[in-house]
Amino acid sequence: MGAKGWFILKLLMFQGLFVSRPQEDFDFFYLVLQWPGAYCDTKRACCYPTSGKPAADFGIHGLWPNYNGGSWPSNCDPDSQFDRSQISDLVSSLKKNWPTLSCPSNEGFKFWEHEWEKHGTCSESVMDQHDYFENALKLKEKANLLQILTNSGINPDDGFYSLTKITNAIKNGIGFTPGIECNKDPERNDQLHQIYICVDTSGTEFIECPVLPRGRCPSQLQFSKF
Ligand code: U2P
Repeated sequence: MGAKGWFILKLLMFQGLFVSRPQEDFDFFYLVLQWPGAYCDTKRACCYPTSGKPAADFGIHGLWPNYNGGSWPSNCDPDSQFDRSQISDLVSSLKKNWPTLSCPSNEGFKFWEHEWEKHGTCSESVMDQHDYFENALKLKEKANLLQILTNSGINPDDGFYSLTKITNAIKNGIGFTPGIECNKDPERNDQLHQIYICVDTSGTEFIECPVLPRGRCPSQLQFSKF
């Protein structure tokens, strides 16, 4: 190779070093959706957002980078602080689809800040802050969970439904097996609390879960009213 060839090769190597995206350091995401009725009847207090009672729909809890072994990274970049100016175009959709229920009542920025700093900063090699929230919103819309469940006769009516029926309805609806997590209401009934859907490292496509969360659900669980 002549001098010119070497020069071009070195230039390409130099570019490769600095331009290519770093390898992501997680294996997949959980999109975690929570049922507000199950959050509110177990917490000693749940507080509606300042904009009012959220719709009776699943709300986003977070988009969590995870490892195939079941553990997960957290708080990966303390230098990347939540910056609400980067998501101003998404705020009305976040209020609707990612409502906060913690007390005292607030608009939601504290919840989104927590999720960005704890989880979002661990997938920054793939998504910046705007993409992180935008992708989570798109995934929630794509999953359309409440519609899938109600189409299968599974309604938030305080009735009891089988874990298999819930799991299969979602599997048929989105094409992949979800993780189902339960908590207990004040009467100690096990109820549907959160649904985990696995997402590829680009944060856009549903995938089969490499590992399912331990859900603590019995064979029959309640779908609480909200
Ligand atoms: O389960 C309790 C809290 O641990 C965090 N969690 C759990 C499972 C998992 O795969 N990844 C993960 O981060 C969640 O913390 P949060 O985002 O709510 O602070 C979960 O609520």
